[in-house]
This record gives sequence, C-alpha cells and structure tokens, in this order.
Amino acid sequence: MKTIIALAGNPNAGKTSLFNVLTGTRQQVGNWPGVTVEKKEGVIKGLDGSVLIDLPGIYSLSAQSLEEKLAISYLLLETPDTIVNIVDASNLERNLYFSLQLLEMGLPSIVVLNMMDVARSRGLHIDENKLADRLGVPVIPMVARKGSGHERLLGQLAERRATTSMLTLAYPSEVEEAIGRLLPHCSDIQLGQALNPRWLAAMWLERNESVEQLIQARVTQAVYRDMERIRDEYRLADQLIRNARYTWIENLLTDVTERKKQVASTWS
Ligand code: GDP
Ligand code: K
Ligand code: MG
Repeated sequence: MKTIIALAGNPNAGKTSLFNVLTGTRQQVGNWPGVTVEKKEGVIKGLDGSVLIDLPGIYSLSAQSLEEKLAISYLLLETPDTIVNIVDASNLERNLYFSLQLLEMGLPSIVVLNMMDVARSRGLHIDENKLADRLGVPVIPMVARKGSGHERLLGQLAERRATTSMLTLAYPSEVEEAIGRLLPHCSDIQLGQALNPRWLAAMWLERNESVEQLIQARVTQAVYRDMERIRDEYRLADQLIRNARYTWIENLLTDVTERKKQVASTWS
C-alpha cells in the first residue's frame, strides 16, 4: 500500500529543499491537472511505498492565487496520509497562520521547523517541546538546505507519528454561536476525507472561495441558502476569526520563544 505524504508551507519555507533531501534524485515532475503549474512527486529514500508531493506554496488557506487554489483543493479533496507542514523558524509569526489553519482542518500532520540556522543566528530560541505540545503534533527542527534533522523526520514518518491535532481555538462568542448553527450542515458534507466540521464552518464564515465551491457541489440549494442566511447574520465573523488566530499565535510565541541577546564580538 502506498503512503502519500504532502509537503505544505509558505513560499520559500524550504519545501523544495526538503523534497530534494528526502527523495535524493528520484523525483518526477508533472503538471497539476488542467494547468501548467509543476507538480513534483518522488519516493522518500528509506521509506518504501511512499509518495512525497511538493505542493505549491501557500501563505494562508484564505489566499487565492492559482497555485494556492491548487494546493487548497488538493488538501480538501485528496487523501494524503500525512501532511508535513514546513515552517520558516526565522519567520514564525507569519508562517504559523497557515499552520494553525491546517491543524484546525484536522489532517494528520508533522511540523518541520526549518531554517533553524537562521533563527539561531538571530538569537531566537524556540522551545520545541512546548511548541509541539501547544500545536498538538510532532515538531522537528531542521536545516533543510544542509539536510540536518532529516533522519529524525524520516524516523517519525516511518513510525507514522503524524497526529491529528486536538487543537480547538476558542473564538469570540458571536463566532461560536455562528459555528454552532452551521455545524449540523457542515457535519453532513462528505469530502475526500474526514475534515473537522468546525473548521469547515469557520472557513465558510470567512467566505473561502474553495470551500464555498465544495459546499455548493455537495448540499441542496435549500441548505446552501440557509448557510448563507446564517453567515449574513454574523457580518464581522471573518474579521473576528482572523484576529483570534493572530492573537493565539502571538500568545503562543510569547510562551515558546525567547530572544537571547546576541553576543557582541567587538570587544577584542
Ligand atoms: P520553497 O519555496 O518552500 O520550495 O523553498 P526552497 O526549498 O526553494 O528554499 C527557499 C530558499 O531557502 C532557498 O534559497 C534555499 O536554499 C533556502 N533554504 C532552504 N532551507 C534552508 C535552511 O534550513 N537554512 C537556510 N539558511 N536556507 C535554507
Ligand atoms: K522558492
Ligand atoms: Mg519550491
């Protein structure tokens, strides 16, 4: 049986570097269906039966460039066994926004904390255990360009250590009320795999185009209208959801990171 592992992360987080480290030279470049955007697939060295897919870069599931849409529909409709979410450790605040959306989605994931060399050189210390604890998935520090840390990732993949995060962001009461009303509809929607209906409801409130299209194709017109009516009653929901995510990340970073004073080297 094949194990499908998808690499996802912000542009320039190091996906292709990690892809190359994990696959060596055994890669195949094709195109995503219907478009000329490159689709890279390879076999992970030391992991028989694995298929590694290098997804286009995504800043956020709400973003809507062609590449991002491809990556989003892939995540929504296909059934990767594991998502390896690669984040730039030297740019955590921005990178974690997508991570958070991904974790809320409910797919089995591992977070790779890449660019650790850059983070360290800036005096940034990250408590990786605490971060793993808070995110609810394994966290593996790496320097993908040099390949360091990849044995540990390989070990975790071989042992199928990816987990579905139990992370539940508490949104403001207004948003929770809206989600509560949407949940019965969202729970009925069949997708490629079991996604967290709470996540689907939040994406609906955010007017995510890909999610709207998916839902439209899977519910009756009456249900779709009802969902629209509910959304219209909570006009500030999308802003409140975004703010809640940013606040959560800010608090997380206060807890798990520390900026050490860089040692001045000018006294000699
Ligand atoms: P992608 O856009 O996610 O596919 O990212 P790439 O793999 O193309 O990497 C973006 C840039 O960051 C390239 O110049 C890489 O050589 C570099 N890079 C990747 N990983 C690391 C790392 O761990 N440390 C450092 N310093 N540079 C890295
Ligand atoms: K790049
Ligand atoms: Mg790339």
